[in-house]
Amino acid sequence: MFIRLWKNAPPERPPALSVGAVCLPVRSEQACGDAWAMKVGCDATLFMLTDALGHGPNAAAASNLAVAFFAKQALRSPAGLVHLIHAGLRGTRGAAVVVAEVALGARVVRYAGVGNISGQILCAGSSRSLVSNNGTARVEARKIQEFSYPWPEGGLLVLHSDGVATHWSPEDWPGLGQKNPALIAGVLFRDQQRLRDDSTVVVARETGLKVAA
Ligand SMILES: [Mn+2]
Repeated sequence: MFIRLWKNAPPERPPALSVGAVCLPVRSEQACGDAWAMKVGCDATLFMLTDALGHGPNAAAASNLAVAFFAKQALRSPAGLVHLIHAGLRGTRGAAVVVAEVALGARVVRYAGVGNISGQILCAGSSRSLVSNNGTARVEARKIQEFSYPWPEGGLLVLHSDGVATHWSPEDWPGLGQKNPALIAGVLFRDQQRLRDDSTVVVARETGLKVAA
């Protein structure tokens, strides 16, 4: 079941991307070592997902610092942001991190990351894995590369931490791909979570709104 509540009157125009997410700590912890954030620009939306080493308060501190760097930077390049987070996490235990930019006008997803976070673009039963470099932000990131992928009509961007198993396919849940992204994130978390780690799933889909040129 999916219920949407508005604190104030709903916006007249829906945002260009519909986004849903689940971000929860492992059961024994209050603090979550995973975190995610997004920034909406006029022609592109940026997403960041981070999974700090281990879990608990020290992991949460690293991930929250990564979110703070992401939030305050005007820079938009995913690789540039991952570089900044890698340098900025000094004094923390380090984290896996990815940044994705969905540019609706250019119909492209730019993507950069280090460490074990899964990124996929799903469309019409097919899926494309997005490439992250090996390493851990703050600890070791020998290479931070940015890759570009076409953003297909009707595409779904799915990012998740390794608290969610990678062995799933959209066909495992017939019809789910058409549902609200919050429902998709919730079902992935419910059915694929590994019980020994914090878990985050972020799902985004274009709402079909035309982007001004
Ligand atoms: Mn993890």
